[in-house]
This record gives sequence, structure tokens and C-alpha cells, in this order.
Amino acid sequence: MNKTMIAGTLIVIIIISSVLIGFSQNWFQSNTTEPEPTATPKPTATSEPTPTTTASPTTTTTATTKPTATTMPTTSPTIQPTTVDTMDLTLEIYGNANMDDKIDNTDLTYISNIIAGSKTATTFADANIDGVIDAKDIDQASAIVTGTATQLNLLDGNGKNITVSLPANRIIVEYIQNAELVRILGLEDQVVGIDYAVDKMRSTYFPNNTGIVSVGNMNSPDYEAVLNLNPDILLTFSNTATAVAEKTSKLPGVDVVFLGLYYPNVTAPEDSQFLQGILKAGYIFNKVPRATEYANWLLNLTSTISTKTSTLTESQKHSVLIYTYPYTTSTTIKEYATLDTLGQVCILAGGSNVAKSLPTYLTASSISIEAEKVLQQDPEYIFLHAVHYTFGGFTYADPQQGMDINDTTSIQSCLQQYKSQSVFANLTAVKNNNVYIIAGDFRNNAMGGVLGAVYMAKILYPDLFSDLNPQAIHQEYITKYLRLDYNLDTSGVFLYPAITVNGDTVGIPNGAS
Ligand SMILES: [Ca+2]
Ligand SMILES: [Ca+2]
Repeated sequence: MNKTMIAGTLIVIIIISSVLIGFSQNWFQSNTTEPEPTATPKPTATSEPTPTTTASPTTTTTATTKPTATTMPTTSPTIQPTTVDTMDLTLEIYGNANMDDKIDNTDLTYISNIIAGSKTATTFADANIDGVIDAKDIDQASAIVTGTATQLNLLDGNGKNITVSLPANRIIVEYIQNAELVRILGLEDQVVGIDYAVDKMRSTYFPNNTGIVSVGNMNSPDYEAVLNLNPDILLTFSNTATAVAEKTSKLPGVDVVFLGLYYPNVTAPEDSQFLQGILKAGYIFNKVPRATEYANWLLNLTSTISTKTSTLTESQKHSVLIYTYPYTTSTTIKEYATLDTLGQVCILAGGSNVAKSLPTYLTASSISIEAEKVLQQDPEYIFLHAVHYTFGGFTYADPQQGMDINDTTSIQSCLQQYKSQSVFANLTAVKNNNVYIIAGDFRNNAMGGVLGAVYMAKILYPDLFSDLNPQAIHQEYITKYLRLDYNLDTSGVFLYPAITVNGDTVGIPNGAS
């Protein structure tokens, strides 16, 4: 073969490999957080765009860095770092020349040393990404440190190079995670637009910002409405490079940013795009101390749980089935696996996922099996994850749960209905009343699965976690980080049946049943 043929062959191999890796890591699935209506036709089944499979070129952009959008399969909890500073995390912002978790004066020195020849150039040393490392990069890194940069060059949650113009004052947010993150960072008054799901929760999240405009469901936003708001930045929750590129092309002058909140990776924080996203948002919005404080709070909680659950032997672990609440009459269920937040939540909380015996457990977000096969798996605990408002623009009426719900009638009746099905009636979990419906918040809020792990750990191992109070942690999140006037003693349906902790009802309002 001549050189051209060899080069051509290599390119074909690289493209095919990229596509295969992409499929194996679900990079092309746009909708995995959403319950997927299957058997019975529902309005959403036809209105949801099918996951795109034509996204191959964009995956090559990740080749220059570590594969950030992936999650590292872990099957057992391991003891984890308690702060950003003590973990092996490289903040993916250009200017972070010494490749640690922040940009500070040590990076300015590092760039000087690279210019002087005493240090080797690093991936993020070229702060202004012009291809050379010189005094201009010191200027840019210095401007980042002082909060005066007019642009920020970074990798997004898919590992793709992006440039954000600063300051980013007018913000549009898509989906719950981004909405809560802007509250955590104190940016709620800068929000000018929201998607369908956040619009449904606007009185909860933005009680004082009445001028916010809904721009429609995030999968097919009203681009004209977006542009009319004259936003600086759109924090998208579309998790594929293709979808982000499409939004970018349709929104000239708007920085479309996927922070990576889709990928919490609570079992391996060093690889968590979610944590990266929080820190990156700190730099984009000039809120670095607050973002770091919040990331540390999450890490500390994760560490508290993993320190205990990592002591459990396999025989001490309770077996767990976790999947989406069955919104349809399908006889197939999709068990969450290691690439999904809830699969990771189960591992962190010390659960032994019954899906682990299935062939694709380590490489899938979820695995479909026939419901009747669950009898063979016979889990000790079942967790059914519910979603109220989808990012496809649909509201599931029942079971009603979440921050904007106080009445347990719907969730109670859904649980009874579930347990009465003949296919499940003989399961150990059903007979022992260990079936729980859990709120969308446990997966889709800005705690990135940590809240779900807190509740699940308490349910599975009440003795091991005797001093852990899920409601206290949940309330701390709402009061200290979301800064909302909201009391879990009187509001919200998050866990059904509720549990009792130190005589207090946890999961539903006091007095509800
Ligand atoms: Ca640094
Ligand atoms: Ca440069």
C-alpha cells in the first residue's frame, strides 16, 4: 500500500472506532434521563425525537483529552476524596497550566516557566488557544484569576473545545439541574429564559423573577424566542455534541454551553463531568468560591457514604432493583446499570444491583429485561424512579412527586397498584414492603445523584447510617445552597413510603401518610 492508502485506511479505522466507542458509551443517546414510553402509545412517544446516530465526526474532538464524557464503571464503593483540592482532578479550562483543580497565581508562574524553558508545555497552558505559549497567555490566566477575562476557553461536558464570552449576564437554563445550579451560584436574577420542565417549576425555583420567558421543550426550543431574549449564554442539558452543535448553529451570538451535569459519576468523582461543570460554571459566572464550596459539600457527603459502604462485604449487601416507574403497561423493564446516575447511586449506597449479572451491566445506562424475569433476580429492595416533567415537554400525571407536590394520594395509589401486579406479588421486596417510589430529584437535581444515595443508604443500612438524617441533608441543600424558603416538614413528596428518622417523618410532609 502507498502512504495515501495507509493514511486513508487509518482514518476509516479511527472513524469506525469512534462510532463504536460512542455507541458503547451512549454518547448518541439524547434522552436517557427520560422514562421511555414503550408499549402503550402516549403523546410523547411520537413527539420525542429519536436518538440520533449520525454524530460520528464530533467524537474525534475528545481524542485530544481523556474521554471525559464517559463514566468509569465501578462495581463497589471505594473511599473517596473529601475536597476538590485533595482529588486528582484537572480543571478543563485553558489557563490551568499546572493541570490542577483551579486557576490561580501558580499557573501564571507555570506559564512563565514554560516560556523560559524550565517547564514543559501542558494541555491547558495555552490560555488564549492561539497555538503558542507566550506572555499573552499569562495575561489571559491573570485576567481569569482576577475575574476580568473577556472570554474563557474550556472543554465542555463532552470534551469539546468551546469559547465563552464574558461577562455572561443574561442566562437561559434548560432542565432542573441547570436551574438549580444557577440558584446555587446566586444567579437567579440573571435568568431570562427557561425550558418547559423548569417553567413548570418556576414558582418553586424563581418565585421573585416573574419576567422569565419559557422557550419551550429543550429538545425543540423556540429559537426565535431564545434570540428575542438576547441571551449571553444558554446552559443546555442536551448531552450530545450533535445537539449542542445544532443549537449553536441556530443561535448566533449566544454561547451554548453543555456543562456536563448529565454525568455525575458519583462512584468516581475524579472523572465526574458533573463536578467539572460546577467548577467551570464558577469561572464562567465569576462565582469560583461558591462553586468550590458546593463541590466540596457534595464530595464530603459522597465520602461519608462511601467510607461506610466500602466496608460492606458482598454477603452483607442488600440486593436492589432500580428502574423507572412503569408509566406504561409494557412487560419489559429497563434496569439501571453502571453508566446511569442511579446505577452509580446504588453502588455508592452499598446496594448490590441485581442487574450486575446481566452481560452489559458495565457498559450500559440501562438494560431491558422481561418483567417476569425479575422473579429470578428476586431483589430485596425495589426503587422506582419517577419523573414529573420531562425535557421532551411532557408531564406525567402520576405518581405525583417532587418539590411542588404535598399530597400523597397519587403516589400511594401508584405504589399499591404496582405491588398488586401478579408478576411482582411474590417478590421478596414486595412481601417485605421494601418497594419505594423515589422522586425525580434523586437523579435529576443539582446534587447529581448524591441526594438519592443519602436516602438509599439510610433505607438499606439504617444501623450503619444511624447518625445520617436524609431530611437534614436535603434541607441543608434547599436552605443553604438553593436558598429557598421551603420546609421539608410541610412540603414535598420525595419518598414513598416515607421513613421515620428520630421520630420524624422523612420523605413526605409531617402528618401525611
Ligand atoms: Ca492550576
Ligand atoms: Ca497562547
